[in-house]
Amino acid sequence: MKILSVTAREIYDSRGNPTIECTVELENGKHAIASVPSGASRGTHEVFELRDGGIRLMGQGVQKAVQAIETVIAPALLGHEANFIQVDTLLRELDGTENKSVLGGNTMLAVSMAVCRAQAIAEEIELYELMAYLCEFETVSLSYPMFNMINGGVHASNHLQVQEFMVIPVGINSFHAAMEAGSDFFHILKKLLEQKGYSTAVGDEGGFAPAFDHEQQALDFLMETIEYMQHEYGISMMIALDVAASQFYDKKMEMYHWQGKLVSSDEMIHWYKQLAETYPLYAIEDGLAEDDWQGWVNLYDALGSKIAIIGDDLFATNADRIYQGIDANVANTVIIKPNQVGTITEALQAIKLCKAHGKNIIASHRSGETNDSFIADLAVAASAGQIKAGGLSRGERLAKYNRLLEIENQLLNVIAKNE
Ligand code: 2PG
Ligand code: MG
Repeated sequence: MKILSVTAREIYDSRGNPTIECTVELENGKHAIASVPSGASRGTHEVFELRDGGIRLMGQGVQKAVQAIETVIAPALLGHEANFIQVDTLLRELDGTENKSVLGGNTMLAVSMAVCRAQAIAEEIELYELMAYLCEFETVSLSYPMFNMINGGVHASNHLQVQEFMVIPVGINSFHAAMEAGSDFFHILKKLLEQKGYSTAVGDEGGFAPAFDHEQQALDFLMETIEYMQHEYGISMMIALDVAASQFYDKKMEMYHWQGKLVSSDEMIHWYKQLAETYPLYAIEDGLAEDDWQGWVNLYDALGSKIAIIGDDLFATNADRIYQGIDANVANTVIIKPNQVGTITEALQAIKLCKAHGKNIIASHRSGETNDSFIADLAVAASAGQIKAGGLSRGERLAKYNRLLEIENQLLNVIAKNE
């Protein structure tokens, strides 16, 4: 099926910042729409994000990106097959740089996602089916949600340095049950916060953002809720932290600005070890900075056999960096965010690389999101162990979870039919 037109618009994301929405129309009259997210704690190894600069929209406008789609990319795609792998190759040729600094990774990803979705529409299959099929994955499965219950770091205006305090239901056997556990947890935590006089306003990713000064307060509230859930509902939950440590790393000093002190990576690791001994800790994401490779080696040595050590800024969905990580043995889990790398093909290549080397995958949203639920399909296609899509509030977060509920129903229907 051929592409009839490619258009784009400037829309607004969940933080009120501009972002790109792209529409790909097919010759049969059907069309696909996609929009791209944007991170606040962006790693320096992510591809370039094209913004207008100047004073309009605080420099964040994406009119240049929209123009690039309509005047550079669209003419090259008209009449072309709606085949996202071919289109992604073409986009990379048009850009011609390693870090997408000409067209911008955001510009390219908007087109890549829209073409991918258009291809699924043309082939009359689900988006996750298309991606799984092209990756030659024989099965698909639902991921465990990592619910972000307390927001800190650059996602909230409190004094928490850890960016995300997440919980994962364990021992449940369906995504629907995981959502029920997440929803119960969210509402119980809300009551506990209210009772103790804390604000229940939410942060960028739909978890609460109370005016906490210290990580211990967040951990105490999580534990109180976990114990309540266990006692009242018999449901076990584990804790995962996205420390996003690149945000407070001092490159010159090679030290971390942590809780009012300047500390070494060994001191950070010491804290993580204590956490793993004290709490039902499932994972630590970006416990150290993106280029502190020796620190990561030590972190993995200390905790890699006990918990998930997750690299996000460290890998930036970049195959070369993932290779480097495999070589150095620094993590057992890799975050996949399509907008870190700029095309769906490259995100899928990163996933294949991780799988070939036995690394677990987590599909992830960004802190600035739209209602596009693409990453839900990506998580299922890749049978990602987990998905990070935020807390149990904010429509752009629930869009991903609700799509996963829909997919679970579809898969259950397939199973029922085959029985
Ligand atoms: C992260 C992400 C998403 P941001 O660090 O994992 O949770 O945050 O999109 O701000 O980089
Ligand atoms: Mg992260």
